[in-house]
Amino acid sequence: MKKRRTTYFGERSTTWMAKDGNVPCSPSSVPHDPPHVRVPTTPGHKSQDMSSKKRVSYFYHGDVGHYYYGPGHPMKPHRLKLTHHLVLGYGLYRKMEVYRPHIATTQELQKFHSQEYVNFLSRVNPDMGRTLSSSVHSKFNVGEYTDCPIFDGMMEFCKIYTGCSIDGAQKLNHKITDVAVNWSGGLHHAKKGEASGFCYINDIVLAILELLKYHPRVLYIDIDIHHGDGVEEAFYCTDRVMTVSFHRYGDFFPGTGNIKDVGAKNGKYYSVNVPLEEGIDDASYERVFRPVMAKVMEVYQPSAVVLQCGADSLSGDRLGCFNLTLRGHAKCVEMMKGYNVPLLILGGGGYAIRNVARCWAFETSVLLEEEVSDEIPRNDYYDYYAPDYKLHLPPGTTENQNSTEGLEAIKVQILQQLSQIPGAPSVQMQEVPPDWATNERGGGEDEEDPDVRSSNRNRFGGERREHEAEFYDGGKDQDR
Ligand code: V1D
Ligand code: CA
Repeated sequence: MKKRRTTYFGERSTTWMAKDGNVPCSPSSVPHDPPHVRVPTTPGHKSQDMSSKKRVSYFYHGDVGHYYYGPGHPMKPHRLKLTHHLVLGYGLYRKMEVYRPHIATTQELQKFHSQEYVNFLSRVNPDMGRTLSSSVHSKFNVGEYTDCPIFDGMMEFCKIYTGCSIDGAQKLNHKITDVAVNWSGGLHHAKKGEASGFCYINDIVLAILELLKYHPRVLYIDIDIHHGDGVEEAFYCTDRVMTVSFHRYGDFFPGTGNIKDVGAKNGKYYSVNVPLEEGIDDASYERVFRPVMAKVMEVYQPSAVVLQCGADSLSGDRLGCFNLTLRGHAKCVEMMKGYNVPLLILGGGGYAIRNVARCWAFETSVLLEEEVSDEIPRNDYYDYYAPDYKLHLPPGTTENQNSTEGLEAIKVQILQQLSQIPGAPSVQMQEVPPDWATNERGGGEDEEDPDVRSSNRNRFGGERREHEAEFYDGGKDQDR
C-alpha cells in the first residue's frame, strides 16, 4: 500500500523577510562577504573553486556519544565520540570554531513534527516501551526489538543532535560561518508523526526550515546508502527545497527513491533520486555525482546547501553494500564545498564505527583544507584502530554491479528531468519569523536555568563556545 506523504509545504512558494522590512534573501540586503571568501563573478554557481579556505563551525555535545539503542542494535552513538576524539587528535579543533549546541526544545521540534508525536516521545520511557500496545507501536513505529527502540534518554539524544543542526543553520543564516558541521545529525528517515530507520526526530527538516527563513532556495543532498525519504517527503510539493538522494535501490530499506519520483505540484522536478546497485566504487560514484550536481547547481542556484554524509556508503559497512573509500566519499564533500555556497554538513548512518570516525574526521580535514596523516594520531580511542592504525581504508572486494552503461542511462535520465526546470524559482516575500533562539526558546519548558542562559549565550544561536580544556573526556567508553 502506498503511504500518504506528509509534506511540509503546500503549493505556493513563499519566503520570509525580517521584521524590519529587509528581505534577507534579496541581493541588496546581503552583507558583504569577508575578504577571504571568494564569490563567483558570474551569477549562479556554475564553476567550482577548490582552493578557498572557509570559516568552519563545528557543533558537538559531550553527552551525545553516551546514548545506547540497546544490545544488538547497529546504531551506536558512541561512534560520535570516536569521531570527535579523532578530530581532536588531528588538532583540527584549532582551525575551526567549536560550539556546544543548545538543547532543542519541544516547541522547536513541533515546527515539523506533530504535537501528538512529540508529546508521545517526551512521555515514553523504556519500561513503558516494553508494554506499549500494538496500536501505539504501529502508530508511532517505535518499540522493543524494532528499528526504533525506546531507550534511556532517547528524547534528550534527539534534542542534542537537533540543537546542533539548528544552531548550524543559524550560524549560516547570519553569515557567521561558511560551513557548519554536525556529525551527530542527519537523521533523514524520521517523519512528521512517526519514527523510522533509527531516526525519531528529523533534524535535517528542522535545519532546512531554519535556513528557509533567510534563503529562497535550499538544496539537500544525501549520500547515505539509504534513501533520504523523510526529507524528500517533507518538501515533496515545494520548489523552495530541492532534494537529491543517491542510494541503493531494490529490496533495500526504506524501499522508496525510484528514479521516477520527481516531486509533485510546485515541487515537480525538485526531488531527484539516483538509484544505484551494490558495490559501487569511487570512480563510478563520481561519474554520476559530479555531472548531476553540476546540473543541479546550474539550474537551481541554491543559496544554501545541506549535505547528509551518511557513512554507510563506505566499503565494509555492516548494513551497507557500497564500495566507497574515504577519498571517494569525501570527494562529494569537497565538490560541494567548491561551489562556495553556505554549507551545512551532517552525519547520518554508518555502522562500522571505526570507519565512520575515520570518514568524518577526514571530511572535517577536507572542509578545513588541512592535510592529515594516514597515521592515526594518539587519542583516547587509539586502540580501536588496531591493527594498522591507518586512517585510510583498503579498497573493498564487493563486485561493482553498476555497469558503465547503466550509470550513463541514469545520468542521462536525471539530466533530462533537471532540464524541465524553467530556471531558479523566485519567491514571494513575507515577514521572517524570529530565530527560535531569541524568541520562542526563551523561558521554554526545557530550559535548565533561564538566568544562566541569558548570560552565556549569544544573540544568534544560543550556543556557548567550548573552552579547549573541555574537549577531552577522561576514561574510555565501551564499543557499544
Ligand atoms: F540489523 C538490525 C538489528 C537490530 C535492529 C535493526 C536492524 C536493522 C538492520 N537494517 N534494521 C535495518 C533496516 N530496517 C529494515 C526493517 C525490516 N522492515 C520491517 C524494516 O530493513 C533499517 C535501516 C536504517 C538505516 C538508517 C540510516 O542508515 O539510513 C540512517 N541514516 O541516518 C541515521 C540512520
Ligand atoms: Ca542517500
